[in-house]
Amino acid sequence: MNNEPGKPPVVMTVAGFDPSAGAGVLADIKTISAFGCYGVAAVTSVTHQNTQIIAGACHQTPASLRQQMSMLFDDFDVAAIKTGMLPTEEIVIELATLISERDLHVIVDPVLKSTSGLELTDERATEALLKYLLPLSSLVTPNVTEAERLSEIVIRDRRSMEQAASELRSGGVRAVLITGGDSESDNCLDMLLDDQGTTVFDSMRVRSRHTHGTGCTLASAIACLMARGKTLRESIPIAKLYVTQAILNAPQLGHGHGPLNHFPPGFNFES
Ligand code: PXL
Repeated sequence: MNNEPGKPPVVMTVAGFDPSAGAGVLADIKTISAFGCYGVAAVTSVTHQNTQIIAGACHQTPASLRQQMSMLFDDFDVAAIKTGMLPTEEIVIELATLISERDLHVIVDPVLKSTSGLELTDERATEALLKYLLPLSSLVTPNVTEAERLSEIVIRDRRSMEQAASELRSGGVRAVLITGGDSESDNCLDMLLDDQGTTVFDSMRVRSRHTHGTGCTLASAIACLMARGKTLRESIPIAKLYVTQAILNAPQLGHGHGPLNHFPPGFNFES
């Protein structure tokens, strides 16, 4: 990791393209800019969607991913990578090969399904993620549904949440953050498990239809804060506050699950 003094840290997103800019690389780039970093992107799949439906996707080949990422690695000192939609086993394996032995923070947002229910990742890709990518990663940020699928543990309470986190961590990832934002309770409870044990982060739940891309946004914000030298424990509450502000200030666009406001007025990641 090689942050050059006086220059913004470079953060790379490796994710899908959502043309409505609610999720995927466009949401990530907005987040990365909001955190004073320079965002670069490699696209894994071009999805066909608006705020209402996701109609399909055209996945990239591993060769395309390799070429996109190699050009960026040849020219930039990348401090952190955030991954999102990794649709096929071949893409996951290519990505793991490209980042192995590189000294950077790797934050994995394991996107499995869209809000509207379409599978964005196939079963073999999910297995490859567990086997090849997580052992190289600093953090994985599943929501409860994703954590259940990845760990094969049903999450009913704090204890089972901790068991699922522990199961995921036993696969080699350094830290697991299970996000509770999609559940029904009044609070939004996230659980972190790392080498220092379990920590629970609580925040107010914002009831809103405009929550598309909250997972992408949270993971990108954490990647930026870590690229700026913050610890994981310092980064999570700041990233959570940012997501809350981004939902509260959503521009109310589209007729479905609308985008966030990635530049919420008054938000300062340094204070
Ligand atoms: O929010 C998950 C997500 C991530 N990335 C892409 C998506 C979606 C959901 O639709 O399309 C590209």
